Order: sequence, then structure tokens, then C-alpha cells
Amino acid sequence: MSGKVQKVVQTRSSERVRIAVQKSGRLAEKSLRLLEKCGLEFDSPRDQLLCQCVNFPVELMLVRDDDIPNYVWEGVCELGIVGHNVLRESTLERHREHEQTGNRGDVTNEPKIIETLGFGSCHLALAVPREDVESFDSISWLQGKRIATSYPATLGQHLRDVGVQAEVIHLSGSVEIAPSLGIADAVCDLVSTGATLRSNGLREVETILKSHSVLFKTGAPLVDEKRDIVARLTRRVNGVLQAANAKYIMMNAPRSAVGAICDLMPGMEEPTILELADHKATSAAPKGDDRVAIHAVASETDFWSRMEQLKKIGASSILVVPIEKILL
Ligand code: PRT
Ligand code: ZN
Repeated sequence: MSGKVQKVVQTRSSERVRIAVQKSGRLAEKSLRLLEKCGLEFDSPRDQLLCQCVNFPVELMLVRDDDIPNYVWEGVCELGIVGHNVLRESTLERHREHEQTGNRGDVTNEPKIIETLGFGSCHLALAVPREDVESFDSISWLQGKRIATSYPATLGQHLRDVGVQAEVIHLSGSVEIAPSLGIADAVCDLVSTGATLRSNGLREVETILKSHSVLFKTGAPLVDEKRDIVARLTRRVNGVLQAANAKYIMMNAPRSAVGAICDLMPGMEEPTILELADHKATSAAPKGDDRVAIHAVASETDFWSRMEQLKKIGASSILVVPIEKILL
């Protein structure tokens, strides 16, 4: 633990929940934005290691993502946001070290994922030089070969699971150039678009982990006060995530079509049915057609084809409105 972090531990405010997020990098901005969408306002984020939330009992700790799982394991922070790849690597590494040496303390308080967040998606994949793709018929091609990676624990676990013995070469960065330097036969690295692998003459052959950013919490028991804060924040995060995939739908339709409309709309349950009071609103409808207004929350990102289907079964004046927050 660095001197700076040791000082943070000593000066820790006991009544606040501490959340570790990446200081700079791919997840930094989005992690902060998520917390802001939860209504949290911070004094001078980014300038320092710790910053206080001015309207909720939490404080932010801004650090390198690789360190975040350890801070949560060690009780420096109660919550953290990292890629699932980083959390899994740290967990596997910790268990392995514990099995091998018995040190690194207790592994019973393993951190737990609370929510999978909607950003930072990528996958950890095995890749081989383009010229070897044809001869790569199965994972056993890697038997006895050298594989460069920044994720030795995750790769090691995968190789054990599939019964392949290979030499794992741990590199902290620029993994993709290892084959061209002659220090590895294959790589295991994070992939998003695949452009980095391609530009280094590599081809993906197998995904070993799909990853998204996650909000996770300490596995150690918390005092009631902090447990309540974590529960409140979790509800807010959940509300923001649900709202991101949800829309508020309003339409007019024949009462007889309500069941069909519910079947058509994903996640649309228990809609509110309102009588159309204004005679003008119903004047266009054929006599005897009992039209109602239907209001509901539904989940889908692209509503165009659904709206066309709704029109076909008699809906009109369809409005789709974004939702900012949901508290169930
Ligand atoms: O400084 P710090 O240690 O905090 O950050 P870092 O440099 O270790 O991590 P950073 O910011 O690069 O990534 C943080 C997290 O973002 C990762 O742990 C993943 O969960 C997630 N993520 C999503 C990615 C990518 N996409 C990604 N494409 N992390 C890394 N990459 C790299 C990959 O390693 C490879 O070099 O991008 C390259 C591949 O990208 P494509 O698009 O060419 O396939
Ligand atoms: Zn990192």
C-alpha cells in the first residue's frame, strides 16, 4: 500500500462510505457520470486522491483501476467500480496466493458484484499470429506454447479448466507485440473493436471472459449506518440503469387491444388505462369503438418497428418519452 493511501486510511471518516473509482482512463468519466446521475455532487473531483460528496454520505477515492479490488478487500473502501476483468483477476490471484502461501489474510470476505453497469464492455480473448490461424484447430493447439498476457490468473484458470499446459508470460502492457518480438506464440488480451489485434497481425481465436464495468462491495460486514448508505446508493444506481433502458409510452387504442399491446411491448406490465374524457379525442373513432389512453413503462432502445406494429393493431397518437430515474 502506497504512503499516500496509508495516510488516507488513517484519516478515514468513519461515517462515510468510500467508493474507489478509476482516476483517469476508460472508465473514469463514465463512473463519475453514473454517480452524478444518482444525484451525488462532489467537491473538486479529479484534483485529489479523495473528494467528498457534498449531498450524500460518501467520499470518492480516485486511483488506478488495478488497485481498486485490493482497496475493497483490505477495507480501505466499501465500494468500487472496475471492469469485471480486473475484479476477476484480482479475486483469482488472491485465492491462488492464499492457497499457495496461506498469507494475504482472509479470503472469506470476498467482494461481491452489486450491479453490472452499462459501460466499458470488452472481452478477454486468446489470439494467435495470422499465419497460425489455419493450424489452430482447438485450444489444445496452445499445449506447450508461450502466451503473453496482463491477466495471468484468469488465463491460468482457463488453461486449467480446459486441461492445457502452456507457459504464461506476464506483461503489464503492450501484450499484442509479444509474438512479433518472439517472446510469445500467442496472446491473451482485452479486445473491444479488434483493431489493435488486427494491426499487429493477430487473429482472435477464443473468448475467455466477457466483461463490463461493475459496481462491487466489500464482503466484510458493515455497521448498520454504512449498510444503509450502500443500500440507498445501490437503489439509486439500479434506478439510473433501469431508466437508461426504459421509455414511458403513451398511446390511444381500442380497449379490446390492450392485451395485444401488452404482449407486443417488452417489459410493459400493468399499464395505466385512462378514459378519454375529451369527445374530440374519440370523434375520429368508429361508433361503438371504446378507445382508452394507455400509459406504461417499457424497455427497448429502438421503438420504431414496435410503434409500426402498435399502429397496425389500432393504436394512435403514440408518444415515447425518455425516463430519467426509476425508483421501484
Ligand atoms: O491507469 P489505469 O491502470 O487506471 O488504467 P488502465 O490503462 O489499466 O485501463 P484502461 O483505462 O485502458 O481500461 C480500463 C478498463 O476498461 C479495462 O479494465 C476494461 O474493463 C475496459 N476496457 C474496455 C478496455 C477496453 N475496452 C480496451 N479496448 N480496456 C483496455 N482496452 C485495450 C486493450 O488492452 C487493447 O490494448 O484496448 C486495446 C484493444 O482495443 P481494440 O478496440 O483495438 O480492440
Ligand atoms: Zn490499470
